[in-house]
Amino acid sequence: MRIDIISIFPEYFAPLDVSLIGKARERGILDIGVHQLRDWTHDVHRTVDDTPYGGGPGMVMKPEPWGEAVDAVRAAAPAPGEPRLIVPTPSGRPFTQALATELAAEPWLLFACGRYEGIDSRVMAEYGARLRVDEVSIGDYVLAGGEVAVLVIVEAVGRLLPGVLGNVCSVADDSFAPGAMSNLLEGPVYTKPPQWRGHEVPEILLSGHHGRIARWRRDEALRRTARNRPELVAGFDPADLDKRDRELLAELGFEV
Ligand code: 6GU
Repeated sequence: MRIDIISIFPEYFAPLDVSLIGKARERGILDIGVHQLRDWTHDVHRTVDDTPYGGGPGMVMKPEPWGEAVDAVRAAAPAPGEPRLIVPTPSGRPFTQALATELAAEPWLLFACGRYEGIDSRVMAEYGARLRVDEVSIGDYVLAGGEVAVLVIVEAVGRLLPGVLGNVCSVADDSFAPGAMSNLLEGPVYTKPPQWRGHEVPEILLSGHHGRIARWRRDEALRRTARNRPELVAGFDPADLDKRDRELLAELGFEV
């Protein structure tokens, strides 16, 4: 997969040299290019923003540098075709595991990181007519710019690419992984030693009874989902719940 990122803070993306994503780049699974938006300005101050039409606080990113930057990146296409353009913004559609899976199937993503009050909306209109454009939010809070959101999205997408994770099964077990009960959060996990500062590993996990362990894990996953994300319980498909699931959820005060 090819990923291009345009930002006025290319330094923000140093973490993409590290760990899982850094390894994927070394191995040639991921090809990431980071570009300085100001390289496509033409004034001495390398201006990228201006005051908003209609008044109001803050500044808006000017369309001209964005148009030149996006066109230049598109012109340097790694292969025939166009990138999918992702614009991080708190007013975008929610970034979910389902969207991460969808993006992981794309050959080429281009991220346009806004700062200030955002990018002049004509940039999205212009490219919306030529490319697939998605405005995407990573959650209901406001960041100072899209850079951190892009780090989040690239990590979530990158770990889904074939060959990036050591254990192919670990993706299937994730909370929010596609499939039945995708809204079930993962329960607690333990490793050695069996006792630590007076805390014991739940005995069942040492029992070797695979069936009972699987049931216990499912109970814990249901409990954790009920406690931390009660709204997800409402989204469970009744067809995915067995008798024991229903009993437990009833004990926890949920009607299913
Ligand atoms: Cl994608 N950008 C910014 N600036 N703030 C956000 C966000 C994105 N998602 C949540 N908050």
